[in-house]
Amino acid sequence: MNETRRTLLRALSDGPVPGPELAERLDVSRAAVWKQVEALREEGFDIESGEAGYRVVGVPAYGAAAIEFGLDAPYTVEYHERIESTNSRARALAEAGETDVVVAADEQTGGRGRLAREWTAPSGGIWASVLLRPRRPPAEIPLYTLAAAVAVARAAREVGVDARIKWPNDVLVAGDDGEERKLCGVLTEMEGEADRVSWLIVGIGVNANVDADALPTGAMSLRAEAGDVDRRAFLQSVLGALHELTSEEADVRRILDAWRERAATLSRRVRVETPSGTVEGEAVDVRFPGSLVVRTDEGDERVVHAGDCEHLRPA
Ligand code: BT5
Repeated sequence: MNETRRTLLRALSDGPVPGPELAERLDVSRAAVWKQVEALREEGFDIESGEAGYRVVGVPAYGAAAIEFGLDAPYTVEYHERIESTNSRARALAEAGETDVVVAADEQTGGRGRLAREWTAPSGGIWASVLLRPRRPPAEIPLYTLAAAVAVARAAREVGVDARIKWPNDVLVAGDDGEERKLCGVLTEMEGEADRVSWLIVGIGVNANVDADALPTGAMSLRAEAGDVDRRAFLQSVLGALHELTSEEADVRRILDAWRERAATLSRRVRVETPSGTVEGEAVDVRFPGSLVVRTDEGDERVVHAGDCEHLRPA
């Protein structure tokens, strides 16, 4: 999407704007404004031109311009109907020097989970990767994973789904049978040096408008839980919250508080497979920058920085 289009979308999101004013704000001719408006109409925007100027009265269901229109975060959006992996595409953009871009897709043919696991991503889901260049040390990057999970849990709550977070990166929904199923996973990738992040990609996969039987066992979708959602509104909510929680002005301790509020893991008996062995006990807290504190049966407190966490039945 070109810069003029982007500025036009921003201008129109605040209400009607007269053509001459748009031309001035965009620094182009009135004919050029009209051309851009026509292009948006072709993409499915319903734009009226009345006395007060151009006014958006209808937005397409999903797509780059639709997601950017009214987005409460300074990100630009690249959209694909079908792509191998939005994280892989974001990585290519990172290597080309880009930043503050969201790559979103309707379907992924080679979605990735952590540790080279597969992520099933049929058409209808919300598959998105946010490329950022935060001015924070690499050690603080786990905060972004937590923030993404918080953002999804909040957005799910907004559509009436009581979603909770399993440390560190899964958003779960508990069924009537008490079984917890996975609604969303987050894959965070980065490149950097000891004290500086070069780029960061937060990949977010939400099983939105997909049938549960198109997903692996143990997975759940918003469709199965609450019916189809407006993916544009859902993703905008997630991106807005992610930005609010992680922007340079944000107090990152709020991420931990927000995470605690929506955690399924705290006060639970857990088994965590870490790179240096298994830790079992009660999860008692999450600690900066995103580590899990586990009290073992011997009464020791172990701080776990990374691993796969399993919620166990009470002993
Ligand atoms: C994750 O890995 O949970 C991270 C998933 C991140 C996916 C997003 S989609 C947008 C972006 N682009 C990508 O290519 N990836 C990101 P992990 O914790 O390793 O969990 C992976 C495991 O979850 C798999 O081994 C399956 O057991 C299970 N799984 C696979 N697809 C699933 C789905 N759609 N819903 C729930 N569980 C799934």
